[in-house]
Amino acid sequence: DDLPFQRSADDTVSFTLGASSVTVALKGATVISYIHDAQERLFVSSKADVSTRDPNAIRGGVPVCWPVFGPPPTDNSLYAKLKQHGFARTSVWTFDQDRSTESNQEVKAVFTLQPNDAIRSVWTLPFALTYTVHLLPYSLRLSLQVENPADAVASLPFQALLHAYFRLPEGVLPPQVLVSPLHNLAYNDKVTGEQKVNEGRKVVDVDGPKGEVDRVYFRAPDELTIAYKGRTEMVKVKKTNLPDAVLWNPGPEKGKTIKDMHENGVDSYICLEPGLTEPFQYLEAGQSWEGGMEISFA
Ligand code: TA6
Repeated sequence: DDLPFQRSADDTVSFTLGASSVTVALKGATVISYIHDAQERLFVSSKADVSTRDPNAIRGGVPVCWPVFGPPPTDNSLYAKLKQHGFARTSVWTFDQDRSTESNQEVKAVFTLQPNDAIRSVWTLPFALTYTVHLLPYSLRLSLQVENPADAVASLPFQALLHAYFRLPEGVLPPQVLVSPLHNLAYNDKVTGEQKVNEGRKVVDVDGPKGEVDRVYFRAPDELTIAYKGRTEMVKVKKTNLPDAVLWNPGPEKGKTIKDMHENGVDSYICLEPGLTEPFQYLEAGQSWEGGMEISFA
């Protein structure tokens, strides 16, 4: 049929603009496919179950981490029942067809999440999330809006992160990945546990011991580039209101321990994840915040 937004039995919403197309899983409002210039730009493990029947986060695409990034803080009972990266990535979002729009120039698909019984059992504060997946001729814009409702009685604290798994071009492996500009930024190294290290390299590669890299770069420039040694292709990531950037690949050895990862799957992607990691953002009743990223290519 000619409906702009195709719903599948698998709980996904797909749409196209010219030769580009996007698929979003209602589980997590996770973007699980972005085809641009006849190439799939995102990585998803073949062991991932994108349906809403399966309760696990999708291994790949662009999971939305909210209201926490990584393990939740342990010093406040508010976070006591949260899992790593929060509940947004495992909750079933609503596709808001009425607010979604389509023209020859762009397609905008709007997804929303509000507290339901499952969420209320792990998170007591009211909130409203709106996620806009905006397909343009040469880019994909992802934007997360957080609102603390006007009648809320407490301020709403959160971290937010778009955990993008970028598929590497055919024939490229993670040790060839180059990310810039991260020069002179402070970062936490989650592999060694070192805090606030200064990044001395002009261009950062992921060629660390055992191929593992897991770093939170603070106050990163808003325009970041993923390039590859010996190649001309590039991914441009432009972030907005997400001050930090996480760079992650577990490497071959740790990759084997990820149970929803297919064999050698970790060789096929690099995660570059714009985020608001510290300090937490606080919204008072009636306030809202919006942050996101735009993905394009050169
Ligand atoms: O963003 C990087 C990171 O926090 C890593 O530390 C690693 O744990 C990764 O995310 C994946 O987390 P997950 O809960 O999806 O297995």
